[in-house]
Amino acid sequence: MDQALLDSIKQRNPYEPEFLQAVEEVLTTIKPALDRFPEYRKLRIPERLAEPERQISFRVTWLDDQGDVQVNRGYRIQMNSAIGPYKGGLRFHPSVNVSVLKFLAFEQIFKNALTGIPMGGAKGGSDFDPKGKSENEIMKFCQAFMSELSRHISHRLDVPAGDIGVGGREIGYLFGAYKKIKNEFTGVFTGKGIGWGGSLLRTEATGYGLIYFAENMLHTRGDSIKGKTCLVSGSGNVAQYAIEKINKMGGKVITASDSSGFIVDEEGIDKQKLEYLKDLKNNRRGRIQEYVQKYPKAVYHTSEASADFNPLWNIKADCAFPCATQNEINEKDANNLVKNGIRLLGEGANMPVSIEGIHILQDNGIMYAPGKASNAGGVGTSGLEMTQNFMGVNWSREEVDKQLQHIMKTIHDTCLAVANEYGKPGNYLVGANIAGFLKVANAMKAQGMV
Ligand code: NDP
Ligand code: 2IT
Repeated sequence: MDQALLDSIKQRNPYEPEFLQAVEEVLTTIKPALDRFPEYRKLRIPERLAEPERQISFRVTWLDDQGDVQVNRGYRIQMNSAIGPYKGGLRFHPSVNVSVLKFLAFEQIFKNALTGIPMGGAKGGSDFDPKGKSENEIMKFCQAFMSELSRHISHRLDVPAGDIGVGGREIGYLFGAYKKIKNEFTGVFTGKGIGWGGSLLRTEATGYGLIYFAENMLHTRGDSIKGKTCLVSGSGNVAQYAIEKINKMGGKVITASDSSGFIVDEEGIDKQKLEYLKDLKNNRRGRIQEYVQKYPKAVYHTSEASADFNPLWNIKADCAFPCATQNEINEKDANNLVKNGIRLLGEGANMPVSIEGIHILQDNGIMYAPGKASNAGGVGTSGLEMTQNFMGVNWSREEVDKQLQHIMKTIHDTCLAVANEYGKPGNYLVGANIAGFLKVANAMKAQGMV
């Protein structure tokens, strides 16, 4: 790795651990590409990739149901626009800060490049906590947030979407506010409702794409998801549709979680139980703990903040799909997965495994898919939504699904081919990082020092 390069980026961004983790993970893998194409070092492409093209931070003031004034912080990190308009989700969660959003925007550059659709990298959001807020408060916050964000985005400049805490409901309020302020109806957002510009299958796309990717990985070993017992974390958008696709492909999911704890259902979260889970999380906005009241054979475990490992990852299974948040699998968790004979880990979340954890998985021969490849189906389908909006058409579910499967297979095959070419056969992380990097670096070189 280029230690001096990493040190200089560390020096420029001293209090941003998540961002530095994402940068380090990329820098440790792209060295062979930098050695093969020395001009990229000379042009300082890595340093330029690690510096947002534009970073916007703004105050969001809104009135809660008690009539009290609330103040939050909003952000948009426009990281890189070399290959297309800025593109990436919005996250509403109390843990949101510049470091978290810069790591997500940085990852998004490479992920979007891998999809094959022309999209640059961005991310945004707020430290606003949607939990426990009324419908009215959610709408008020979204309108206040958009009163500033609307100045910085457009369907040709920067197209946000959902992420943690931003789903269909929030996208509706955000899009409505943008349309009112700008007096125009455009595809400025993806993840819109079906019937007002949204694409069929965008809701399902990240979870479905993750499992399509895993199926491609297993095929390389003559294997498949069918009959596999799987661990899934999270119970939001990505987790729900990962579970749904695993079920459809004949696998069995025995866990789900939220930030308070996790459930283990040895009999599997089948179709009917998944419908209950979706209603619980999406409509009633309840807690995963309630699952065991409905299905008493399942067991609930409370998360212990002080614990140095997560017992969810210490359950015997064949495949693991972290779909909650960053750094949910540390060194100990990775060792537990290895000990229990896990065969494959596919990241649904962004950066759910620590750098040490990744090394443990890879050193022990576990098939490991980095999120920027395996969760790219979400933004890939966002790209398909943008295309439909520009064309003024609506594609069928079958058409979008066909394209999603094609995108995931192409990313999978690209990762393997590039890893092979650079002497790291089977290393999906190396393949994803180098393939994404080369595409963007090439565009930056062509466009000069801007
Ligand atoms: P949701 O808000 O729908 O769900 C998030 C889930 O993760 C919830 O179950 C939530 O629990 C749990 N969670 C959130 N924060 C924490 C935390 N700090 N500790 C433990 N659990 C937590 O978000 P998504 O499903 O959309 O996103 C999940 C992950 O997937 C994120 O990393 C996101 O960046 C990534 N991703 C999302 C894409 C998308 O299209 N939506 C695309 C690609 C990646 P609780 O209910 O308690 O908050
Ligand atoms: O992390 C991600 O890729 C997303 N949250 C989806 C981004 C998008 O623009 O669809």
